[in-house]
Amino acid sequence: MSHALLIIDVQNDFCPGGALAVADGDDIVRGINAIMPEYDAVILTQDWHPAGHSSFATTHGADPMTLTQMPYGPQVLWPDHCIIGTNGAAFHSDLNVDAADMIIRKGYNPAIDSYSAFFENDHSTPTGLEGYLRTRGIDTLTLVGLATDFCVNYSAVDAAKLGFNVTVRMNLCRAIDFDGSLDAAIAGMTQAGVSVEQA
Ligand code: VGL
Ligand code: ZN
Repeated sequence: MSHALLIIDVQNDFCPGGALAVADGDDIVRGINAIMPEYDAVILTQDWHPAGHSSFATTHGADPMTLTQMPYGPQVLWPDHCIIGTNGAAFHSDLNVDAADMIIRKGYNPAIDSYSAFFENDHSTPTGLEGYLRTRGIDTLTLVGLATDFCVNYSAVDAAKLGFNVTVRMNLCRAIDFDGSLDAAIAGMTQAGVSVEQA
């Protein structure tokens, strides 16, 4: 059994002061650094959008945090965030990025958002992470990071569906909690067989 720590989107735009700030998003950074040595592999994800991305409200002349219909289903429209090469897209400066074996970027396709580290929001276009994990013999994943109810949730559910043993450590995640999204995420992850640990 080989066990990876999958650290989701600990980036400036999801921390206080950022474009899509998650309350206390920066509180988890020290705790994440502290557990990195416990794992066989450390993998970071990085939300990585081109300017004018289809998940941005400005692209549609709409208000942020409203819903639109995409060919692949409903999509929340976000404030512009994590634009390729900007400081907002950079990892939090205290995150121990040097400890990572792998950094996987997602959301670079202008027409499709990608919450999950495994598949774009069409639920079919792979990011390549599954192949990376399988070829390294990794069968067990612990997820932490931002945001609990979006990218952590989607990544955890996809990982469980793919057959990995998945735990989410909630004390090292922070949520957007928009319109009941946190409760729905906890229910969805539990339903998918993810072990949702409070500590
Ligand atoms: C995320 C919304 C948009 C996340 C990324 O990392 O949870 N949420 N892009
Ligand atoms: Zn995004």
